[in-house]
Amino acid sequence: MGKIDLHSIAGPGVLIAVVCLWCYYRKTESHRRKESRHRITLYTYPNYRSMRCIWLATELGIDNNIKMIEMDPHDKRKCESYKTAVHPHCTIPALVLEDGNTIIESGAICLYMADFHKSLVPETQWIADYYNWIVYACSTLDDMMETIYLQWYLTDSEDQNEQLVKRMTDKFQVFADYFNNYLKGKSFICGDKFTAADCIMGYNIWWASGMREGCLIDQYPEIISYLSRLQSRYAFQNTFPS
Ligand SMILES: N[C@@H](CCC(=O)N[C@@H](CS)C(=O)NCC(=O)O)C(=O)O
Repeated sequence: MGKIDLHSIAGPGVLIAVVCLWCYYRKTESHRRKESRHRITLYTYPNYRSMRCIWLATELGIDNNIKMIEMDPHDKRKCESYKTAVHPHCTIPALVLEDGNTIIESGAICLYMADFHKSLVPETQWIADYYNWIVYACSTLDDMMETIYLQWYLTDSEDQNEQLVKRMTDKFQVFADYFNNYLKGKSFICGDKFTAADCIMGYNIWWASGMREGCLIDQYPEIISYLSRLQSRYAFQNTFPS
């Protein structure tokens, strides 16, 4: 048997070691980068109010920096740990920040993201309308729409409360009339500028358009054209199923 020529194997050996080190470095570096990109976590569920937040994050161009976790609030087992760690009511959405602070209201998440990024916020003269419509959508409007939705879609027809449905649909018509008038001469809630308020209220309008063939809003031309302006946006199309 001849002698092993160390010189002849040293070359390829060093080369292999360098390649291995390089691969290891690339792997850990890309993991580190991914982790640092995903410092905040948004809990989502398809068609739920988390759509407001995903849409706004996409408009802001920060959707890739957020770790999105789909969380089914009807899964009892998952709900137990989610309730303890994230959202006491086990509802969607919730945003967990880098420092562990948690925001558990869709409207507050949207306000936080827009303020933090200083983008899609209103000009001074529109601040009153901005807050007015955001808070109205997340409280009064969400409340009446949820009642209508639960009655129409999640209650057996023989158990439906007709009086309640009538009261809520009448109230919705008062809103639709008022909002339709408000929109006259405006492209968005804050005039010509698209803001976070449009992601919040726009979600309700999209939601209404999907209930019983859009009968709640189909007589309101300003609302219909507002919805089509929203639907023409890339971030909307990327967020909502067509
Ligand atoms: N006011 C809350 C409402 C959250 C909420 O009720 N989310 C619904 C879906 S849109 C949910 O998670 N429901 C599941 C359940 O109640 O079990 C917000 O706007 O974030």
